[in-house]
Amino acid sequence: MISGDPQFYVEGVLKGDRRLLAKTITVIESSLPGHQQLGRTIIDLLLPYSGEAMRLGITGVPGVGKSTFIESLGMMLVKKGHRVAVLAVDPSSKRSGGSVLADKTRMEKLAVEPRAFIRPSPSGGTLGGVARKTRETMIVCEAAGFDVIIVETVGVGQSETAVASMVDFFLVLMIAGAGDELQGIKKGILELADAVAVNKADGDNVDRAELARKQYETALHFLAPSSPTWTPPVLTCSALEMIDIDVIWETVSEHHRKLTQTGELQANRKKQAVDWMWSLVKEGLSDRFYQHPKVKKILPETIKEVESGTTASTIAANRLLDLLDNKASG
Ligand SMILES: Nc1nc2c(ncn2[C@@H]2O[C@H](COP(=O)(O)OP(=O)(O)OP(=O)(O)O)[C@@H](O)[C@H]2O)c(=O)[nH]1
Ligand SMILES: [Mg+2]
Repeated sequence: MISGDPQFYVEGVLKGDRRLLAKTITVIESSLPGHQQLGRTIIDLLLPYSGEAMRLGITGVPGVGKSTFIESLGMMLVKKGHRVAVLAVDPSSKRSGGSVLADKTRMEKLAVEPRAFIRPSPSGGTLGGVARKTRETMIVCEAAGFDVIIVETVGVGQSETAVASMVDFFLVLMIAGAGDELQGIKKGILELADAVAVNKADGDNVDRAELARKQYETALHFLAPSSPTWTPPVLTCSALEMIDIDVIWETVSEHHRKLTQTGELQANRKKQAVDWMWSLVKEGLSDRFYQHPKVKKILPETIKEVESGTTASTIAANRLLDLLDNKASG
């Protein structure tokens, strides 16, 4: 049973009550109109208590070792006294059922750790919708006292851009491939990276990983750094053997220190907040359009008219948009 009182959730979250934390996220992820209003009110009330955490995004192709890496990093951080929340953006609902199960088994230590909280990706909906829910969940987790937020996404679509726009540090995991080290990598992903880590640098794979590291370093050299203060390093690690996970965390911490000092971190967050507002405005406009009863009524007919050439696209677009202003009647 979902309570309708926002204060009920807010107090629970601020106390760090895990059951209410989970319930609050359920409200935020719900697509029922009543829950959406409640969710917005809760976020509004929790926002002042958020923002203190380090926000880390992680991407990489399937099988690169994201879940294993997060388990190792998460356990290390928990032992250092941090509280770690792991969230995900995975808009392909087909896949999420499987990956939830995979993640539960691959993060088996972190999953039972009281100082950690793992929440799989909200399922279904557009990338924009899934990203929005994850972003709001991040705020709820911060208000609940988690000081490191890790957001995972599979690096195969546009989701990495969405995740990069909600975190302070974006880590791209790679593996040494056979021959072509740049396989499957779009230049776009490397441009988002604050660091690249070649994973699975263990056993007889160490030399190949080091070779790949050098090749990525060369590739990154040709990209203009996004910050005057920070040149993205290329590192190696083994998530499975827990080798150099501490080096990667030290890199994240150093980035945080440096960019806090220069004010870039705050500037970046302000920009992210404004970008977020715009994406909500766009999403809202589009929802309002498609849900408008008059639009629904005349849309199929209008499409047919445009297809057959009896109405010009320009006229049709204006007619549809005017319905939002209630200019047209009928
Ligand atoms: N040797 C070695 N194997 C690793 C390492 N990290 C992960 N693996 C293995 O690689 C496989 C995939 O690891 P996952 O952590 O599930 O990879 P993932 O990126 O989360 O994969 P998806 O969730 O499918 O996108 C598993 O069999 C892991 O045991 C590593 O550092 N060294
Ligand atoms: Mg995984």
